[in-house]
Amino acid sequence: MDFSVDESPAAKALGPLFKLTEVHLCMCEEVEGCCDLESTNDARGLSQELDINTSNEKKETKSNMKSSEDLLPCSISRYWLQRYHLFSRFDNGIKMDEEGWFSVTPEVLAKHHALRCGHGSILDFFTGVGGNAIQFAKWGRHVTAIDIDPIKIEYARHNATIYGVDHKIDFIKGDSFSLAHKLKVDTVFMSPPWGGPDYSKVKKFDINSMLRPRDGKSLFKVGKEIAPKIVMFLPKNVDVDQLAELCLSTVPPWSLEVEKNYLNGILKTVTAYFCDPSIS
Ligand code: MGP
Ligand code: SAH
Repeated sequence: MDFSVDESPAAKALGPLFKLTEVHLCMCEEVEGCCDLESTNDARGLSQELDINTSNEKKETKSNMKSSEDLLPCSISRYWLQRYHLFSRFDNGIKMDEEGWFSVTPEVLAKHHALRCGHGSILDFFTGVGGNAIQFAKWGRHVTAIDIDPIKIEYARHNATIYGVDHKIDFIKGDSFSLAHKLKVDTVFMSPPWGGPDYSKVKKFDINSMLRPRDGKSLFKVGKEIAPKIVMFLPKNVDVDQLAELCLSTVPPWSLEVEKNYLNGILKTVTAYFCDPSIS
């Protein structure tokens, strides 16, 4: 994502309410309590070392775990190689389904989200297999976790027990949009389906036509009813102008921080932090 504020009339119009930041994190084998470096130089240096570690890990994986890997569809096997980056406790019995594999937030980034989201109650609007919900709970948040898919909620609850945080999460199987009017929290976290792994085939990801099950405007509208802070986890090729447009659609406009998420020196995703100016 090569972005300059000059390319976005909406970001320009937001002026000081708009911020573009980046975070550099390091995916290493032991994420828990390990090296989620937030310093660019350190992260880059270590990522070179990690490339070596990662390839060693892949060789070991191929020889030791061949039979498990063979059971996975081809499209998923690349995620299997990253399994300990997705869940450091993977071998304790983590459960995943196909969508879970390609959608789960890597643990080090989910921890970063938890630390960035501050204090208070949080709603995980699209829980999946629990990558984010687990870290929110682990880092002290009261979490409500909703998913429309019963398998996802079952797996998320199971995975949360592996991290010893299931008792800190209220799991709800249901349609978040239908339940939204009943909920009020400090922060709503939205990690929606991006239409599958092909999201990166287009130059700019259009939040108004490519997000599922509803567009970016609808997510922002429903999020505002629930919380004064909305955090959206989005593709690296997201159209920043469209995000800034969401803020301009409110009176007074909300603030926006667009955070580029680098893992081992590579831009992977974008996290957008929207905030009602009356609380910031
Ligand atoms: P990716 O680009 O599909 O994987 O997803 P990878 O291996 O980084 O691809 P490469 O092109 O860099 O080799 C990167 C990350 O985005 C995943 O680890 C997920 O955290 C997140 N992600 C991917 N998809 C397709 C989705 C999605 O549909 N929804 C959500 N919420 N997150 C996703
Ligand atoms: N952040 C999650 C991944 C979320 S993937 C993690 O780290 O594990 C997106 C999820 O949104 C999928 O599990 C899908 O079932 C769920 N979803 C889609 N439409 C929904 C809806 N209307 N209400 C609730 N969940 C929904």
